[in-house]
Amino acid sequence: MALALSLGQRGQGTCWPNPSVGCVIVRDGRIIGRGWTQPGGRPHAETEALAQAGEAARGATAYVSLEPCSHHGQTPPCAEALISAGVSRVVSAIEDSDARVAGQGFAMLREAGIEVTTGVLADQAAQDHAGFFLKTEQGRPFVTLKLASSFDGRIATSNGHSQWITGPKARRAVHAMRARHDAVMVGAGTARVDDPSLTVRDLGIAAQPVRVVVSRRLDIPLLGQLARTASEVPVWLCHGPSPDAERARAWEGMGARLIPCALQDHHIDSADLLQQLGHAGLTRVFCEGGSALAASLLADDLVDELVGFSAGLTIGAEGLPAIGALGLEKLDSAPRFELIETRAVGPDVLHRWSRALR
Ligand code: AOF
Ligand code: ZN
Repeated sequence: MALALSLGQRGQGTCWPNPSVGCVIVRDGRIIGRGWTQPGGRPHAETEALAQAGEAARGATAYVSLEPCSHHGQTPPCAEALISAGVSRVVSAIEDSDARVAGQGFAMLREAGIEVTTGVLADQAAQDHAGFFLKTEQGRPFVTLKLASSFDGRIATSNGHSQWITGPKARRAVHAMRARHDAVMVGAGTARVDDPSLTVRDLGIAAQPVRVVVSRRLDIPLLGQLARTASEVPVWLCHGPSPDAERARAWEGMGARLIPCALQDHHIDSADLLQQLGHAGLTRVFCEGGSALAASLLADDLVDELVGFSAGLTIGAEGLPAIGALGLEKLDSAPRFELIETRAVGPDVLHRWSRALR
């Protein structure tokens, strides 16, 4: 199952709107098939692994990091495929949260006389599939908030100079993290000041996450990096009511997708923003700032994981804070996270925090 889970992780960022599942088929102590969900979400992991195993699957055990599907969707049910391949045992990590499956995959297998064990490494599976589960259960994707800041929590000098706070190794690690998410998201301020391309580079990875920019007024430079590459890597612009018609046309002409969102206190409502992104199929979103977007997600308790890269320099009080105002009076109401990892990355420190169960 550990192997099935790690195979499933390979597809993270490329399978949306589907979960990224891994499958290993074992017979007589030997691995005879392995597979993971393919880009775009199909074929499913089991189909891939069964194709490798061929006839040898008869009497074998299949380890799957999610309940095999039971519905006739874009592909025939994996439970049916496992049954007709003659697999005698299925070990699964966790039940599928998709209402079309939700226990029926296990039921189909059992009815066919297959021995089913579930709940193996369920905690890890719940983490790996957290984006898919959130999307099916709450309608929103999993949100990782990443910040690269100085020791004193600043992300730029007062005039916006931010390149570079962290070193090349940390920036490479960020690219690898982008690749494991369906989309990279920034606020319009960051798009204007940094002119980022938000792509995955220098890792030999071809698949690119969607680039999401949140801009109430669509006030994003039409001659910047995002615009220049909009026909190659998707750009989705989340905007407020009645954006400037000319800008909207220009962006659409370049291939960008426009997503209207509701407002709350004159800003884009982060809960609605995430519902729209979930509706569009995203399961994992990597937010890279800026401070206003980060604050609005945190204030609405919509951040699932924090990833910090802290550099050994100080910028001082006039520098731009990583996170905007949260309007807190007491620490009790501060969004709190639990430490899951720390390590040195070149001269910088990586720290990852998970949303505490509240
Ligand atoms: C599996 N193995 O590798 C994945 C599964 O639209 P479809 O037909 O591709 O079905 C999508 C649903 O299948 C998705 O919502 C989830 O319930 C399940 N995903 N199931 O057996 C897989 N990716
Ligand atoms: Zn399936």
